[in-house]
Amino acid sequence: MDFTVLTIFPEMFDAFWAHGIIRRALNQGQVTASTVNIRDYAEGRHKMTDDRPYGGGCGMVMKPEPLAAAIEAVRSNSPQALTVLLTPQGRPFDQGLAEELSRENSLIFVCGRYEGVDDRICDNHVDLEISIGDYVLTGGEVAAMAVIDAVTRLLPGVLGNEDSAWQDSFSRDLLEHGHYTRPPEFNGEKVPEVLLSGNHSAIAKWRLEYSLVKTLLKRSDLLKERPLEQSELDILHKWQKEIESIIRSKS
Ligand code: 6GU
Repeated sequence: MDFTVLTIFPEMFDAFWAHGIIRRALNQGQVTASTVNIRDYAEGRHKMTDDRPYGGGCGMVMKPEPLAAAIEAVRSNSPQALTVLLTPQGRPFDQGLAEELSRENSLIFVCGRYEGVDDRICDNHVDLEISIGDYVLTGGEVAAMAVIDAVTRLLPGVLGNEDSAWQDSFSRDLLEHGHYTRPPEFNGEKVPEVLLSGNHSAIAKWRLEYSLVKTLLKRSDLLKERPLEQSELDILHKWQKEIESIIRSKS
């Protein structure tokens, strides 16, 4: 996978490329990455990348010429690349979209700043617009990092344990079960006994139950969207009976 990021703050990515799984994926050659300073494609003595909006109003708009020149320069080197604009108006980013993007060979991320990007860039130079949630950031850089992070960990061979990518939250549309490590008792709280038992089928059952109940309590919207297997329905029935018996005993 090749990532290219177009931004007026390329230094923001120096630390991002240099740490954790991204750094390892770069070192192992599963990922290549570069940043392009949009300002390098701006004209004139002041190298302006923004200007006042036509029609008035507050804030500044990113000028189309430097952005178009930067995108065209990058695209001429990788014509099959998918060009992604980070914008709060984009398609909501989720695990499914991360999986789609992980199947591309080459992604170009265009980070907007100021109030936004001249609409003619969105219309003519971008394949896909992505938003990372319903809130407003001051720029697309943090959003691009979120997308790159989520995509990188899905690439073949990037995560050490092959299982860990599909087991986690959302890849099964459930929140993940709880995790524990040593010590067996911390501040008076014990690790659930079943996890120390070595009984793998009991552990798998406990984890599924934990996932289902946590999802029910924290993100019931996910359960409503999702089909349930018989083993999952059985667990929810068990909890339903438990809750009903408590209510009956009190009324
Ligand atoms: Cl991708 N960009 C900006 N500026 N704000 C956002 C966003 C992106 N996603 C959510 N809010």
